[in-house]
Amino acid sequence: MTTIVRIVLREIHLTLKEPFRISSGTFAERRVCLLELHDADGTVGWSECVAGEQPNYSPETIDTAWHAMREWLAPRVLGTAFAAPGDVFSALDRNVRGHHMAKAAIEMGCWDVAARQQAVPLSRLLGGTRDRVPTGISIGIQRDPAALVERASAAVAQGYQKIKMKIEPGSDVAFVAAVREALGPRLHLMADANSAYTLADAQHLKELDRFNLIMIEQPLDREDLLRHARLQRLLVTPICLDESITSVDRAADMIELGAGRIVNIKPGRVGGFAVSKAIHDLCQRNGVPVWCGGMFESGVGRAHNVALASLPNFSLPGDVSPSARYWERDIVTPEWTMDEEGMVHVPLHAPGMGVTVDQDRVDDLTVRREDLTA
Ligand code: OSB
Ligand code: MG
Repeated sequence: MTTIVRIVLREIHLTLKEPFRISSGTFAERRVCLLELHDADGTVGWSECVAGEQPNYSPETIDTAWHAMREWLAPRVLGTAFAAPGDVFSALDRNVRGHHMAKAAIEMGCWDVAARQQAVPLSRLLGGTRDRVPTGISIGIQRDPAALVERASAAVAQGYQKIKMKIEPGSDVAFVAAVREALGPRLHLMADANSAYTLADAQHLKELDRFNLIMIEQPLDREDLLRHARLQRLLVTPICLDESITSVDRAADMIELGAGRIVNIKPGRVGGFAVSKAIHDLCQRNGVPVWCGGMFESGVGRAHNVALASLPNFSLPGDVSPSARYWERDIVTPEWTMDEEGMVHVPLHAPGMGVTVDQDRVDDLTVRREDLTA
């Protein structure tokens, strides 16, 4: 039983080691939203809201999410007893459209609280079975193919099991060709367009087929399921959907339409762990592999992603790079690391998310704070 009686919202500022460019914009100074959730029994859990600074990935931003949590979502949870964290999403979702990242932040925090109350690792409360999760790296759009090859080679040397390159028109075929050429035919390589193309680019995208990519992620608009289905019929390369998959029904639509063959699950994008688990299970029943995406999370959001990625159908490497890939210093101890085989270890020896928030550091980095109570 969880009864959250206080939620502390914090905005902290963390600077990425280097700016990261995707087709729709650049990420550099992260405004990270953290939630500290207090149960009536004294248990404290944590979560992170992954909404960005700008609405270039999804319609949400940190400011819209903050507003949604304070005005509409936190009041649904504060002072209410939930038998299980799996019940929280429907309470948040009833008659509130959208705002998935805001819903997810509260819902996922309730899962961390419940795991601590039951003294089990978050991974195991979610149904996770893995001890280590295979890790890939996502590399931003570079100035030229040589710069991309340099970064991709360095990542392979560090042990990453999958290299994802961001692409856009003008930075695609030649960039992918250079990496494939330099790093050989066996490397797990993929490209992520973040909706930079339209169906009119189909013949151009077909040129990517010759590089044997394990997938191309979100080539078309988030609303374009039908056009993704048309594109998938023209391509040999499997399409993976990210932005388009916002619910279990959207994943079912993808499968029925043939709009993609792989799903990137980001719990923030779909409204939290309960929906992520349902998408995972649906995909598993249909033979569709899933993997865990990333949103430049701090060590808190990363803990939640690692726990989710430990479920059995997360059969492809996730975008769950270690802390040092992003930050000079993370806000959790221990920081997230990756072994030489490109695996991140699932914390299994502590209840909840398995890392400790560095409270002093978080206080130092906090620029805005609001305490919400029942
Ligand atoms: O499309 O997967 C994406 C980061 C921000 C917004 C969208 C995406 C990404 C990434 C980064 O690819 C993955 C990571 O956190 O390492
Ligand atoms: Mg993506």
